[in-house]
Amino acid sequence: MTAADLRDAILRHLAYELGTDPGHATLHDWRIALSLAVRDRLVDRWFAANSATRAAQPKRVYYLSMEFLIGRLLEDAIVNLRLEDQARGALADLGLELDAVVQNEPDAALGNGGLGRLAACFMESLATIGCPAFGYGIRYENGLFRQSFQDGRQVEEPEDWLSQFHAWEFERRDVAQEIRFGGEVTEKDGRAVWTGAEAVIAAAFDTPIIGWKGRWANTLRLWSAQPLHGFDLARFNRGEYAAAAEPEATARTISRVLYPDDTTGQGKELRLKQEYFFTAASLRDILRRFEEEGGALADLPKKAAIQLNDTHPAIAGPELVRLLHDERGMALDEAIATARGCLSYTNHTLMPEALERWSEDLMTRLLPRHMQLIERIDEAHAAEMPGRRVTLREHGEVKMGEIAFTMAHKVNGVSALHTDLMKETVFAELHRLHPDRIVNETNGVTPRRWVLSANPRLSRLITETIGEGWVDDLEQLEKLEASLSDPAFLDAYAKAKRENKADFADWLAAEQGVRVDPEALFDVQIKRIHEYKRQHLNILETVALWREIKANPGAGWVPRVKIFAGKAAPGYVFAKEIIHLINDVAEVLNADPVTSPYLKVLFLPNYNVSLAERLIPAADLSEQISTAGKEASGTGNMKFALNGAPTIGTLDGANVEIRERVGARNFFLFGMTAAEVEARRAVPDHAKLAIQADPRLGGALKAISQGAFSPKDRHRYRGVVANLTGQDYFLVCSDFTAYWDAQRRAEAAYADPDVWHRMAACNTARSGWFSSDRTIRGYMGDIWGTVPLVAE
Ligand code: KOT
Repeated sequence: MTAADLRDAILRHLAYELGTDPGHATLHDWRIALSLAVRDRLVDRWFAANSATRAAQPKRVYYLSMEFLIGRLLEDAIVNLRLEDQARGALADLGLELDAVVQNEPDAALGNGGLGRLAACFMESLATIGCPAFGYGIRYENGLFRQSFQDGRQVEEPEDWLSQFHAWEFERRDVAQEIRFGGEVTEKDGRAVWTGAEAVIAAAFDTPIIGWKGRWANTLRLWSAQPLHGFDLARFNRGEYAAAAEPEATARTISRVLYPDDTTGQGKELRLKQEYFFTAASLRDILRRFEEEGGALADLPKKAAIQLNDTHPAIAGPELVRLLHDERGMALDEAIATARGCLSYTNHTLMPEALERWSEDLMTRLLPRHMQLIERIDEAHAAEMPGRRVTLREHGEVKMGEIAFTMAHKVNGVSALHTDLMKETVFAELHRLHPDRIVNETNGVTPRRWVLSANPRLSRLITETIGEGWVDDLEQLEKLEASLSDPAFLDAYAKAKRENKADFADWLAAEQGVRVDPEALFDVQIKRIHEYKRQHLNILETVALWREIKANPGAGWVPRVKIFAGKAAPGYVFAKEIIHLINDVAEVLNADPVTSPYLKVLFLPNYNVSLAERLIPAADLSEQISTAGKEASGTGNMKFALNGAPTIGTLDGANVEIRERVGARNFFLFGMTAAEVEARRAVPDHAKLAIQADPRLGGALKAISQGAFSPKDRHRYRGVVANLTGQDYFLVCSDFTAYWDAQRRAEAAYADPDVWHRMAACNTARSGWFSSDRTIRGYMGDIWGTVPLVAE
């Protein structure tokens, strides 16, 4: 396809789909016309992949996830179809710039953070590898809330990404499932019959996901909840207008909004309904496909690998048993074994508050048959495992982690450390009973989005140096090793970073009205706001540094910009106070004429995938400073390393593996290990001891508690300070001094450009293992037993 062909296609779509002409088209119209023109190319590949799959009838992968944080899709499609030059050319002909058009697309924010973004990277890697797969999730009308700040406080507004025409999905009116809740269980001919009382329709919307070079495409199928019957005409005719519309509104509630919760439990009935809704619809879809291909039920595990992304779809265990046993008459033990043969479960957190538990009362009310089956599964498990102490229920609650584990043939953690801790802590007893069940699959990120599209300058340099093979074989980045001592390469590497930083500084000035010096060290912490992620450790160090600079402005400080971004769950009061504190500190520091040439603080609003794509290529230093043992893996850490931002971090999650690969000299390590964290917590007054030992920490805390950053409300941070000086569960104080020292080491390295750029380039050259292609190959080999369908 030439640029002229694409231009003609754009004009055709503009006229015949959008009904407008070039003289009247808005940026939005051009974006839709381009999307439709690109989509045409993509659909051909998608059909080809689907018919190849239908012909070969291979084992398929089904990835069940409450969240798919896919972000923008147009650029992904253009890059993977290799239409970039044509798109630039076509738009230039039309007097438009590709970047502006691409950025007109709203972010599909159908996820909270790491878990949802991982699912999106996996979908792209599955397509690149050519592994036949479906992603199954919910088509939320409102994705994660839009964040803004008012007087430094987080304000949440709905994110109505679907209010604009969405060019990437196809509604499948022929594919729908009826999903029921409540009602009762009776018996007929020796079989349980569940008649649910309330019913909704799960309607399918398909988004094609295209792999690198368009070799393969899979489907992301998202379910939308719709009423069984439209509105109630009889009531309407009686003049009861609101009541007439009520059934429709109730049904739609299920796919109305993504829960803005990350690692904290959500006890709402609606949440359980969402989980059952999409899990049940997906399983029925999977069985329908299997039965259409004429397989014998016992062979289901040979044809379907069903991955549960955390426990959110864990009801899949009991539901699949119900579909096989109650609805298809398979013996219970065989149904359990068959379901287990298909299912596997990924755990993403050890935080106790995030391990889902549902009250038995709620479960019995909403899913009475599942509750009975959970009891039967529990009995069957007890019979298999005499002497076991685990149960699926406890204190009137159903434990979804235990159900997922019991019903899965493989259970995986997302980094080596996290997998070890799973074996030692939450699943210790189950691991003893099933020593081969837990495996590790360290997370990864897709290099197409996170290097090739996000960082074109670096990508060009890499391709010029080692050829193009790295894009789908990221370990080829090792070949850069030979250039790490070549001054010309390091200069070019430094230049790419400098230009990325300058672009970012321009964007900041234009969009946020803030000016920063592109020569300063860009020190970046972007992720959900959570105590365990310790943004407050970062801001405490910032305050301490500000005080030092103020006391001695002439000491040759390395200019630094501290950049924060991230959302707090709306109900997480402490996280919101951290946001407020960072904004308050920023206001004082940025206005300080003595210190601001050396130290600025920015909190960018509304962190999302697109902001990450802009920021990561411009970052110098990656903040990964969680309390050791708490961050399951992290994936942002990998994106920064690949883009040449060394990590300042603890031995937590995948940081451990990043450091092993990039080398200890190219990683600013600090802080306690997971084992030391446990020991330190047992030390009485550990926080007070740490504060006494380091006057910089004491001084920073005192400044905050005395209202230096909240002069009109001096006691604003009483709670935060009390937490830190008291229990300090996440050991911010105990790790402070080590963090301070690591920051000074980072500064010293940054001050010597030769040292720094080599360090940064080492991070790029040695992070190839963190491709999600490698992760997916691990799942295929260790868990799913599937092979690619296209020759690689
Ligand atoms: C949220 C609620 C319940 C259970 C788990 C979560 C969760 C975990 N959400 N995101 N995570 C993150 O998942 C990422 C992908 O595996 C990890 O890299 C990260 O460490 C988790 O915090």
